[in-house]
Amino acid sequence: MIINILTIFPEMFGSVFSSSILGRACAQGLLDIRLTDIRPFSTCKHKNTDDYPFGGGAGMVMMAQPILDAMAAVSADLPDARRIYLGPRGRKLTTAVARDLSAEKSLILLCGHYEGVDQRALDACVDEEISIGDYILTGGELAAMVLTDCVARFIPGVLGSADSPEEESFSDGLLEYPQYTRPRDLNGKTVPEVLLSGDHAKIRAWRRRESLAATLRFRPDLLKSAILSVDDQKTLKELENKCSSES
Ligand code: 4GY
Repeated sequence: MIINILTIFPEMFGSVFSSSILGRACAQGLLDIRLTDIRPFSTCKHKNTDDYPFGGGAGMVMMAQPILDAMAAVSADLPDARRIYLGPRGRKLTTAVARDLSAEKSLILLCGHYEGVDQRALDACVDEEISIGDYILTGGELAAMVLTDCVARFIPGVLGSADSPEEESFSDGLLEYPQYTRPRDLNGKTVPEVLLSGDHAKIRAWRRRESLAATLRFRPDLLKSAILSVDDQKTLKELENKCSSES
């Protein structure tokens, strides 16, 4: 997948995209992340990319011209790319949105800064706005990194062949069960016995129960849309009863 990111701060992305799993995905050619600096597209004498807001008020607004020209140049290369603006007005980024985006051949991500982008540029050259959460960042760059990371996990091969993105939190709408590694005894705190038993059916059942318990305790709102078997529902009833008899 090709992801082209339009930004006035391309230097922010280096270590995030060259390290760890994203770094490996890029090295293997599974991901092709391209950074497009918006500034050289400015036709102003001093290559300005922002200006004062009409109507007054604090801060600066990113001008339409450099963004429109940068987008036109990048789109000529990637005519079918979905063009996304990262901003708090957008549809919320979720597992389902990331999985959906991962099916695209290419994405173009536009990062705003300061008070935002001239609305006419957004109207003319963006297909959709996506938000990573209800808060305001100083720029869209961190949001673009979050979206890229989240989408990359769904590209086949990125997590390694044995590891599936669908086995982790939220793919069935539940939180993850607790994980343990060596040592078996950490200053008297031991690993749950069942995980050392080698009984894979028992381990699977224990993990499912722990997922349900964690979700009930920390994010009960998720249970409304989770995919639950009849067994799961029985386990939940039991956990709810245990919980109410304890308090
Ligand atoms: N939240 N989700 C977000 C953001 C910064 C508009 C310019 C967010 O995705 N992006 O806060 N982006 C933007 C917000 C003005 C800076």
